[in-house]
Amino acid sequence: MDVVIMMGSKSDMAVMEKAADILKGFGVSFEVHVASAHRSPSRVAQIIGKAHGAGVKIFIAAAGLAAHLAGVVASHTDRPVIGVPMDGGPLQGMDALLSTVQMPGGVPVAGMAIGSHGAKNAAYMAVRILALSNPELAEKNRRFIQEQATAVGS
Ligand code: RP5
Repeated sequence: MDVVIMMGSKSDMAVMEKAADILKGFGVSFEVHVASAHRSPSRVAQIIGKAHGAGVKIFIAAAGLAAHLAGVVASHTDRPVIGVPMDGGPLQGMDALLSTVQMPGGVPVAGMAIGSHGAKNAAYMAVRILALSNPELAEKNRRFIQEQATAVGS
């Protein structure tokens, strides 16, 4: 299993399904889990431990409000963590953006855009990382980039 997608609430699912759909399209194996850094912290740690046992290469972690999930995941793993700030709440995701990206040195989180574009790019970033050691995936990704350029009119 290559990727774990974790999110802080079921309410994040509609947005994070976009990441799952993209990984599916590229044939990347993944699991999806709902677990909260604040409300179910031991479940978060348990999922990470099991994922390590299953050979996970990348974590995608999405949360809203004071979004500590990606940072907490990064504190429990040596694998790349991609954080997606969710855009619910009175600050429309600015709180989640800053909570996700403002990590102290030594505990990196690769922060994506707020909301659905961030969810999509989390998957595309995971594909790019995995493609470094997977020529077949790299070729699929090059084809995707070419198709995207054609669609935009180049
Ligand atoms: C965060 O709080 C979740 O990631 C979600 O984006 C937000 C609201 O959660 P719910 O109240 O919908 O469960 O922890």
